[in-house]
Amino acid sequence: MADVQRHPCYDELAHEVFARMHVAVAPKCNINCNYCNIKYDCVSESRPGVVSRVLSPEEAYRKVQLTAEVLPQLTVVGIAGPGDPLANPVQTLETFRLLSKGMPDVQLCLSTNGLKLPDYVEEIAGYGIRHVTVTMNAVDPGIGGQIYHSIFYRGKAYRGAAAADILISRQLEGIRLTAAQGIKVKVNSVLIPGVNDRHLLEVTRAAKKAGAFSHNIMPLIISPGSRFEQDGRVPPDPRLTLQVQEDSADLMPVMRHCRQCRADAVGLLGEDRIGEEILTKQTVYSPQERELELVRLDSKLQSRRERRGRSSSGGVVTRIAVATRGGGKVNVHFGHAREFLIYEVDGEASRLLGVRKIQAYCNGTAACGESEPDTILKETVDLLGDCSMLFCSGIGALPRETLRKAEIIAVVTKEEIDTLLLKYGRLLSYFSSGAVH
Ligand code: CLF
Ligand code: SF4
Repeated sequence: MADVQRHPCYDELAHEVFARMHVAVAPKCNINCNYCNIKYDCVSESRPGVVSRVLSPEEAYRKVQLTAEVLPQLTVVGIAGPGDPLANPVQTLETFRLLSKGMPDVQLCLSTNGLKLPDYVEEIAGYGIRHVTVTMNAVDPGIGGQIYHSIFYRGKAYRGAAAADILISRQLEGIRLTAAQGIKVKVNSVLIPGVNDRHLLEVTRAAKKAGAFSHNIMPLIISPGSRFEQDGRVPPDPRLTLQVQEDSADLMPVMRHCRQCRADAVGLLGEDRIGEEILTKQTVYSPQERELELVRLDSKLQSRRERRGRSSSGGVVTRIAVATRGGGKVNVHFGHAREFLIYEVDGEASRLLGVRKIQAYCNGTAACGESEPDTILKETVDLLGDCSMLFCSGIGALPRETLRKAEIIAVVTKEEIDTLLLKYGRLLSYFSSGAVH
C-alpha cells in the first residue's frame, strides 16, 4: 500500500473512506502562538489544541486498540497535542513505541510546531512514522514575530522576531532532515489576514525547497482568551483563503479538505466522534474482519478515484456546496451543518475547492419558524454566495427561500456526492452554455 493512499489527510479522496484518530498525550507546549489558548476546553468546538482529557501512553494505546475493533476504517493514529508532541517527548515517543510494536497495521502521524523536530528525527524514523506535519506560519522573522508571542528554547525564553527567527530555522532544518529520511512532510499554515496572507506563497516556496510534500493553508480560528481575540482579529473571508490556496497550488499540492481537528478527534474527517461514545453500541471486528473491511474500502476508494479522475470538459464552471459529515454522501440537514464542502464542477469533472465552516443555523430555538432570516442564516447564505447550488439532506422553508433569493438552488438528497456532482454539473453546464433558450 502506497504511503498516502489510506491517509485521510494526505490523500483527498481517502478522507471519504478512511478515518484517523488523535491521542491527546502531549499537554505542554514550548511556544506561545498569539491565536492559541490551550487551557480552553469546549467539546462543542472544533479546533486544534482542544481536548477533553489528556491520556497516558498506556491509556492511549488501549484506546486505539479498542477503537480499531469498532472502527475498522481507522488507518492513521496521530499525536497532535493538545500542546506540542515534541515538547512532551517521553509521552509522545512511548505512545509511538507501543503503537509501532503492538499495532503495526496503523500508520503513525505526528504534528508539531517544529521547534524540537531536528532533535528527534532518528526516533521518528525508528518508530516507523511515515507522516509528519510542521505548522509553519511564516519564513520571515518580522512576520513570525507578529504571530508567535514567545518560545522556550534550550532553557531560555525568546520573544517576537528573535523567537520567530529561531523557530523558523529549526522548522526548516527539521523539514529537511525529516524529508531526507523518506518521510512525507506536510506543512500547515494558519492564514492570518493582515499578517501573513501576502506571505504564504513564500512559505510554500520555502517548504517545497526544504522537501515538504504538500501545503495545508487553514483559515485562522481564534481561541477564546488568546492574544488575537483581545486584539480583535477576525478570521479570513473564505474568498481570501481560496485565493491564497490557489496561488500556492501553482507551486505544490495544497490540501483542501482540512477540518482543523481537535487533538482528540476520532473518525472520518467531518464526522468526529469525541471521547468514549465511539466505543459503545458498536459491532466489534476481529483482526481478520478488520483486514477484510480495509480491502473492501480500498476497492471502494479505487472506483471513486476512477470516477473523479475524469478530465475537465473545459466548459462552464460552477460551484456547488455540500452538507456532509463524511462517507462520500450528502447526509446533513442544512440547519445542522457546521461546514460545507465547496466543489467546482463543469460538465464532466469536479474538484474540491475547500471547506467553509459556519455556525449551525438550527440551535434548538425557534429559528426555523421565523418569517425573516436571522443573522446566522444571512451569514451562511452570504458565505455560499459564489455557489449556484446546495445539496443537503433536508432544509426548512425559510432557508430554502432565502437561498433562492440569493440565486442558490437547494436540492434535498441523500445520494453519493460523486454521482450528484456529475449529474448536476452536466445539467448546469448545459443550461449555462445557452443550449436551452
Ligand atoms: Fe492528525 Fe494531522 Fe496526522 Fe491528519 S489531522 S496529525 S495529518 S492524522 Fe488533518 Fe486534522 Fe487538518 Fe491536521 S484534517 S487538522 S491536517
Ligand atoms: Fe498552541 Fe499549538 Fe501554538 Fe503550541 S504550537 S501555542 S499548542 S497552537
